[in-house]
Amino acid sequence: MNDLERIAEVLAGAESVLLVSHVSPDGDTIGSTLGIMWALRALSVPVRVACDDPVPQEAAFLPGAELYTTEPYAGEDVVLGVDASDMRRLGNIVAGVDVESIILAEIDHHSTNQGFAALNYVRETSATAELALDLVRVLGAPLDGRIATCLLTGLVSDTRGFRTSSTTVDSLATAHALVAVGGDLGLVTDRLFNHVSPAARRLWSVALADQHLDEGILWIDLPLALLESLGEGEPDTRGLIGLLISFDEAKIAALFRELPEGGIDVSLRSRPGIDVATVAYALGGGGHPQAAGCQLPGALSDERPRVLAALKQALLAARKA
Ligand SMILES: [Mn+2]
Repeated sequence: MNDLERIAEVLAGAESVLLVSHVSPDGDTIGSTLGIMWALRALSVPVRVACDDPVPQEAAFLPGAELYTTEPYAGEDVVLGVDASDMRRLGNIVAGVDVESIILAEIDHHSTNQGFAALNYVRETSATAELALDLVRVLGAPLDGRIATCLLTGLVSDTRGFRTSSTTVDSLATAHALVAVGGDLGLVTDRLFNHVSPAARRLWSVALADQHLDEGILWIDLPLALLESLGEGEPDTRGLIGLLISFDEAKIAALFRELPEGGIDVSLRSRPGIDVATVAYALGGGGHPQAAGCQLPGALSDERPRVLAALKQALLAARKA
């Protein structure tokens, strides 16, 4: 399934290239895309970057982040999807792409990727940024500090600062190569992890005042009334679940958020060896063993006990294992 050299060849020879980051973008899709963009620019290949959703705050410092538009496919002869496991993740940007007449290529590291493009560089790595570095090298573009900082952002973002179990010796070798050419690890780490938004800070201040610890399950309700009391703008609930599972007493962390359209959103995190993906999956959601979630149609007060009961079963299963 690996078409790395052919992808490099068609990109280098293209009249125009469109690079597409996935919807609800993260540091990996943005950093990898921008790293490839700078490499192609150095080779004088006309290239454009696009994404259905805005660049998230933590990646907005990257050189070139301001070049993103939501303008859909506009006749470019090569389209490269970055960090997307299927075509849907590329959003409306690629709605007008005729796969018969242009070259659709992709680079991605998700294990569920079936190779949806004509050319696929798909390999299970800690971040797509690892694969993006392979591509930049095969392209023969000079690897400079600017490209390195973009790719490092992808790598540090997906490994949460080299803390996930997906972090391998290859992740560290990639980091070594990127820092060696001027990638700014201190800057990247600071931007990714030390900038909680004002909206999140307001939420944490209120939400943490009403925590519940039940047999190793640390949970918090986020009712609509609480979210609406926070004032201007969208509430920023990202990060809160990560904070909860970092608390010493938590074996499992759960966040129950009421949705404006009815029903609730459930976010789950767990310690190594405790599988919350099975719980989420049984409730119609999904995820990874230590990070999963689902949405449930009922009222918060009805759904929460059901989820907590299932989580207690997961804790019991982990104790027996
Ligand atoms: Mn990724």
